[in-house]
Amino acid sequence: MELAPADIAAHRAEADRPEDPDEPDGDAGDDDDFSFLDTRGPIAESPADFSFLDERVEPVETASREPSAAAEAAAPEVEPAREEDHVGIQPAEPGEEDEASGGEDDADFSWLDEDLPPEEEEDRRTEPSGPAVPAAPPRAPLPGDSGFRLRERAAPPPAAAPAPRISWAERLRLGLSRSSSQLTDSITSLFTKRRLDEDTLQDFEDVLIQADLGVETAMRITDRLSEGRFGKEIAGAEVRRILAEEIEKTLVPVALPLELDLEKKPHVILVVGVNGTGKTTTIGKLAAKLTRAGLKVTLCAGDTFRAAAVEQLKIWGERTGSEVVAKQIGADAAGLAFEAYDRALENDSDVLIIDTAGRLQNKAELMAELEKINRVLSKREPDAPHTVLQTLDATTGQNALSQVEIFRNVSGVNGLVMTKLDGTARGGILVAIAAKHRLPVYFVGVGEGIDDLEPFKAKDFAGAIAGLPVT
Ligand SMILES: Nc1nc2c(ncn2[C@@H]2O[C@H](COP(=O)(O)OP(=O)(O)OP(=O)(O)O)[C@@H](O)[C@H]2O)c(=O)[nH]1
Ligand SMILES: [Mg+2]
Repeated sequence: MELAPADIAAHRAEADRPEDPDEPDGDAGDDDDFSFLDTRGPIAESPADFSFLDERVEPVETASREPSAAAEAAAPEVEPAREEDHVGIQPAEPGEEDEASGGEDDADFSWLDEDLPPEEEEDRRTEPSGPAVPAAPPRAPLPGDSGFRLRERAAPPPAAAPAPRISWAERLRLGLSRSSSQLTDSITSLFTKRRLDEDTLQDFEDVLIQADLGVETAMRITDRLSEGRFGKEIAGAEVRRILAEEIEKTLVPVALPLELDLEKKPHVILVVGVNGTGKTTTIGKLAAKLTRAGLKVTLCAGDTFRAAAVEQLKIWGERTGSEVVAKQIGADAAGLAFEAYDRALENDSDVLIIDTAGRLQNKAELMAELEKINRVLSKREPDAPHTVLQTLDATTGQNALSQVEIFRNVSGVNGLVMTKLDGTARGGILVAIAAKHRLPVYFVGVGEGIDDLEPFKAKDFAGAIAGLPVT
């Protein structure tokens, strides 16, 4: 026998009334008025609770609405099916299920359960505190032509363990492993079971020069090795330690933070370098660092050669919440830089970063264009650009030295960023550049992501080249 809606309403009203003092009086006496059901708004919003209602349409459940004698007879069959349905819901909405055990939900649907045996209610109350995915008993098969089916819910996939993010020092070591393994292999073959003599020192100096460390640093290292050790055996670990110490000595003076003088807002950073060395990516990462620190940044799409370059910078602008000043392709880069300066003044930016088109250092005409950007900016503000940052690709070897040489002369480079130290880097050249140019190295790029720009640390870098373990 089915219960008529009016019977259900009356039943609900009776069951709910003592627990729901806010319910308007007029609703209780009106058999045809179901509006009081609307007071269960919070439950209606819960998908878990609707699913719970689904289980009521099982034939065995329908039986439980029959007069109580029949319900009691049906109860043993009902129990496994109910248990399983509930388990099926729980993993999908664990938080809501917990809430459902809390009060309002229990009270609202208690009328549905009142004709079930007491153990059943006990089970339902304690279920949320049980294991997240208890083993479910097999569901009793439904009659073949019942005209309905229960929605199957797939168990949620196990939460994927977050990928461990390796530290930047480890990435640096991996990136420099090509340089460092060549050096350590040479150290092993040169120094194992051999007394230190002139030939060994000469061979080692050659190895250091081949690793791009530069003649000056290579000689300092071999001089240091020979001190008090001539004619004696020296362990490979000792050679590596001395190597790291000497490289660090060269790098410490250039490992400086980028200083921004906001007395002269906006601080203008012009970013220059050979094609593909990571200018635009570094600008994006730097803008992220600065904006996170609360500084306002404007970006200037000074690479007016390629539409893709402008788009690339705009994406970084969006990611970092920085305004991007751009013009049509082919526009004069110096003119654009000039306008961007005014815009940055207008919007009260702390920092203006100007991207430029990559160019080979031996293309005089393009290099002259860089000079023009400097000239035009300095008309607007004598000290601008305050920082001229050159990006160097760490996978380039010796050529980086001449890149710095020429860009420094043409556009007054006064700071460096070495990018791609996460790849198959040949970082030794940075030591030679530091020894020769003594330009500050502000950051190193250790990946393509927004957070993959790290302050340059002399000790870590030296240790990575010498193949020392990360400390
Ligand atoms: N692995 C790695 N890739 C980098 C790093 N920095 C930049 N790149 C990648 O190097 C490629 C070139 O980077 P860009 O920033 O476009 O270089 P660019 O100097 O602006 O290039 P042009 O505008 O063509 O001169 C891109 O694929 C970057 O994702 C880094 O630190 N590590
Ligand atoms: Mg670019």
